[in-house]
Amino acid sequence: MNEVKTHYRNCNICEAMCGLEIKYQDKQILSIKGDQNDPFSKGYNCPKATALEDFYYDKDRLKTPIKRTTSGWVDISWEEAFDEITEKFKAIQHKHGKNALAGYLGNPNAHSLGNAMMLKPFSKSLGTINRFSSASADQLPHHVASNFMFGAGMLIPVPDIDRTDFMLIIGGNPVVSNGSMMTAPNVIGRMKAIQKRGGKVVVVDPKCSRTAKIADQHLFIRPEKDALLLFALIHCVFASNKVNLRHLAAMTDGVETLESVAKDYAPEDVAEFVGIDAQSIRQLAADMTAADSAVCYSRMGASTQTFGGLCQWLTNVLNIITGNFDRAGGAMFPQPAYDLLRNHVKGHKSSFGQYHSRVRKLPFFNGEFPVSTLAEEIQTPGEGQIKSLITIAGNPVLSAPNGKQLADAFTELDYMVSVDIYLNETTKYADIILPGTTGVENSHFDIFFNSFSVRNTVKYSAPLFEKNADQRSDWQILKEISSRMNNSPMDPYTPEMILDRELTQGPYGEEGMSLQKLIDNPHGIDMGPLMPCIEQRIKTATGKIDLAPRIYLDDLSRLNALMATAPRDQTYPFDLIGRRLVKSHNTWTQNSARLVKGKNPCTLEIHTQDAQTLGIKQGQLLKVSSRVGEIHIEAAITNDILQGVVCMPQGWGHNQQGTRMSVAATQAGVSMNDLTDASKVDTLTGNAVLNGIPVAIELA
Ligand SMILES: Nc1nc2c(c(=O)[nH]1)N[C@H]1C(S)=C(S)[C@@H](COP(=O)(O)OP(=O)(O)OC[C@H]3O[C@@H](n4cnc5c(=O)[nH]c(N)nc54)[C@H](O)[C@@H]3O)O[C@H]1N2
Ligand SMILES: Nc1nc2c(c(=O)[nH]1)N[C@H]1C(S)=C(S)[C@@H](COP(=O)(O)OP(=O)(O)OC[C@H]3O[C@@H](n4cnc5c(=O)[nH]c(N)nc54)[C@H](O)[C@@H]3O)O[C@H]1N2
Ligand code: SF4
Ligand SMILES: [Mo]
Repeated sequence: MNEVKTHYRNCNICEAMCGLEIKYQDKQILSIKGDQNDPFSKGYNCPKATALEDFYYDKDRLKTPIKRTTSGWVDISWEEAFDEITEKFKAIQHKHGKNALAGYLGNPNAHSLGNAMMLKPFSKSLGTINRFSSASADQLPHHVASNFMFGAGMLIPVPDIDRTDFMLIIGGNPVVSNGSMMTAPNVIGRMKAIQKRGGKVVVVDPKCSRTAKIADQHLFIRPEKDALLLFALIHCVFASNKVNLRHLAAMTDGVETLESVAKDYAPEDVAEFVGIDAQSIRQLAADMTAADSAVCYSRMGASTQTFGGLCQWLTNVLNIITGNFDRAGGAMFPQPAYDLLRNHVKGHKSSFGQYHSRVRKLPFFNGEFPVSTLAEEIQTPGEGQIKSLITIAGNPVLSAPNGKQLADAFTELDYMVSVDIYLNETTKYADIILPGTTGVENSHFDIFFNSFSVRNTVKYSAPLFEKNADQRSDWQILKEISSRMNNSPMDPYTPEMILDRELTQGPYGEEGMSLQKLIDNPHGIDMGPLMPCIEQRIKTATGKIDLAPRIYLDDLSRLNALMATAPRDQTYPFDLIGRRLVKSHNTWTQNSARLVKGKNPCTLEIHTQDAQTLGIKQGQLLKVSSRVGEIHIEAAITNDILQGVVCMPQGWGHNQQGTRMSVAATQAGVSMNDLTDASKVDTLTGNAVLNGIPVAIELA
């Protein structure tokens, strides 16, 4: 036995980038704790970090390629796998056209240095426009808003949580999720610090979430009515003459247009629909404008809904007109050391709407189509039909709306490949699964989350353990397929080479930023709080912020129709919303015994009054049905949810035949996406609607 050693790295599971201290001896991990010397996370970590160990040792995890045969899955060599895959892909494209091949990218790609670096050339090598990802079941409305208002989809304003005096959180539960499009390890500590310095946190949510519980104020809102609330707040800011653009006055277009549009949304006009009385809305606007600094942060609940596009636009508008933009304590742009916008030219024409999807005409953006249209693109015959698919680190059967339909669609494909570490609900449909290395076997650098971070910091983590000789990294898999699809020799670039180039040529390059510098500073480097930088960072052709882009104004008729609709269809009288759990991450961490032990977390929360009306008792099995499907789930009666709304976890349903996730199967739960409806999208952005799903409930 060698001596006990210490390794420092960032956790790659969620967006918070917590620094970890791992003690190990030879190939045995002894402990995983928060790294006290990480300048950003300062020792914080959540219970999921310790599960990195479980994923590393997991006996179910795939290490070599496997191929589906009539007599079951068999191990094959990498060479055989690459030969077959590229031969099949090429043959299918030759016969049906380039776009007959599609790709789906899941969430862990964003948490992997190698994947983030190699996916662009990889996607190009496939030569198809049929690309999809989990982004369109998530944060697409944020990117669309940034694209139209600031000229670049990746220029995301983040709440300056560490300096704000007033934080309005709409549709986010960062105490559980640890933040999203807001990289902020220890959100709970940062929220409490707002309160400690005399500030206030307000949460708007149909559920009294854990974040709402520690906030100073919680307002219950009816699902999907956030755009109306945001408009009413904007209305109040104009009506009370509190518009204050500060240093952005000369660089903001569209204020008058916005003022005239907002006139139609007085608190009294929207209160009934939103479920918040007019006086409370006025008070909220007054509190926000009275604060020395304030920020509105809206996330999942306000993104993955019918008006996600409008919500993210209006959130930016509210921050801008209250003088809380590009200013300490408001919404600010990070300046990451690896700057994704380094080569982004001002006025660069975006790809929004460059194409429209074949079947439903949803807009293409940022190199992809919305995932809600994937199943119908596979199942609808005709020119351009998808015949073959590669999924990379994604589990859309559980994560995309109407996952069952997608599973059916996968059975109709001529050929499917998955790059994944598990044989799961999605990959079981593949002909070949290619397993990459994961977690502690990989080097790590957060190229995306540094761009959404509440503080400018930078860190590189080397692999903890070398991979086995017969293992490949995801990025090596991607490169091998690319080079074969391109019929060209592999270029020599590694993720580390590209990273070093971007760091040295990036915004801190003159200060000697480089990969070597990061290797020499294993706890990470702090570059300080966010700084006003919009003048340097903005990418619109005019150099101005557009407060009232045409596409949003054109979408208002849809919002207005909401206020004019007839009484709701009583076939599905409840609105289903989702929740995240502290001990699971989307669909893939449930094979860790320590994360799933204990009582069944996959329950349907329902209000006491609703339960009484329906004669439902605690723990009883319920049948929940929607337009597309039904599930059976236990009742959890609570007063923490709005009447008429029910809530269940997302990311569960690991009980399917033909998968190989033995731990997950013991605490399987059911899939929320057997109820969500792929035909329902935010038509403006194409984002999936995963909240506010009309459902019926009865005893099973
Ligand atoms: N109803 C509902 N649906 C939702 C949501 C919701 O709130 N409600 N949330 C949405 C959101 S925000 C997201 S981001 C998506 C996520 O959607 P997906 O990305 O499709 O789902 P994940 O669970 O992240 O799937 C991760 C997959 O990657 C594999 N994997 C894990 N690590 C690695 C690795 O290192 N390499 C490789 N190659 N594979 C790996 C896992 O085995 C798994 O198959 O789900 C969305 N779906
Ligand atoms: N522990 C854990 N952490 C995670 C994840 C995980 O699975 N587990 N997933 C990660 C990922 S991929 C993401 S994208 C982030 C997401 O992080 P968050 O954006 O914080 O998402 P959620 O935790 O789903 O919280 C969404 C909130 O919106 C509320 N809501 C639902 N519908 C509406 C609505 O119509 N209006 C309003 N105002 N609120 C609504 C819900 O009640 C819920 O409290 O979390 C990340 N972090
Ligand atoms: S909060 Fe996220 S990054 Fe931090 S330890 Fe937990 S899973 Fe990892
Ligand atoms: Mo996500």
